[in-house]
Amino acid sequence: MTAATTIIPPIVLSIAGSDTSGGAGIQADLKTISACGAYAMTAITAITTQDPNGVRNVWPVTAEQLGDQIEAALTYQPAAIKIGMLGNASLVHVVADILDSHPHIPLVLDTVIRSSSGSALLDNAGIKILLERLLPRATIVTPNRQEAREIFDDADELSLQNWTKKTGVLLLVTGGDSDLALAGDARFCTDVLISDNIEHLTSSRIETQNHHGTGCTLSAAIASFIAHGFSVPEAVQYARQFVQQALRAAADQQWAGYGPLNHFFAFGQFFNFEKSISLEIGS
Ligand code: PXL
Repeated sequence: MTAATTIIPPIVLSIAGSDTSGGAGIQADLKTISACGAYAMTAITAITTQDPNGVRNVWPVTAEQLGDQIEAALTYQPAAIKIGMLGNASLVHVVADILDSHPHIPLVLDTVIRSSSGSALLDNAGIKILLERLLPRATIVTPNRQEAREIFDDADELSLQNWTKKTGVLLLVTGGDSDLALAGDARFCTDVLISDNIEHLTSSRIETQNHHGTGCTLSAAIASFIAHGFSVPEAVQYARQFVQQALRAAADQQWAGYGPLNHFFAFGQFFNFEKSISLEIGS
């Protein structure tokens, strides 16, 4: 008997929407969780069809279909859960109902309200239920500044800290895509980690059009590092580094519209794609 056969990677369950273009949503989560050394399971909330101009259509699943997927995945005892796009209030309710029975699984909640191109990915009723039922259940919530303003009616750090003190839930307010007036110096990107302390996490801004799915990637990476056993602040630090490397690795690619990140930047160091393509063409 070999002990190694009994060991599996930690499982992360992603509850999120499918993005046909492969850059955001479930597809970003699968790539991120895999690249971060965890094992991804999925519960799909909606099919979104997307092309270089943005979201064409959103096709939500039913509450029954979503509930059944989550129940099935939970039988594998995921070490962490990440939630992204939820679509509407009935899907928020079913997720909250099920997670009420699993209070100990760490939950990273990305408050997806609309796509970067402006299409609604959660309706107004859903935003209200999200705040009432799911945010207080989370371990960490990752809004960008605009989402923080919409959900909490405020993006003031001290007001947000009052909420974290009341609920015990950490907040990571991301600044990568925010208006520069609030983010500060345009050369930098600052995320704010709010708990009992307020920590400004600053890195160089990576200038690129290829940032589709950055928020999905960050939250999925945090969930993966939590699943590996890191503390939440450590997971945030590692996840930010992962996102920066994935952004940098795709920064010069020429996609139509907003392109995706390169989640497999580390793999590229071992395998020279350009060389292999030219070898094939030449042979
Ligand atoms: O990045 C937010 C997001 C989440 N989920 C899906 C998306 C997007 C952005 O486009 O398409 C499915």
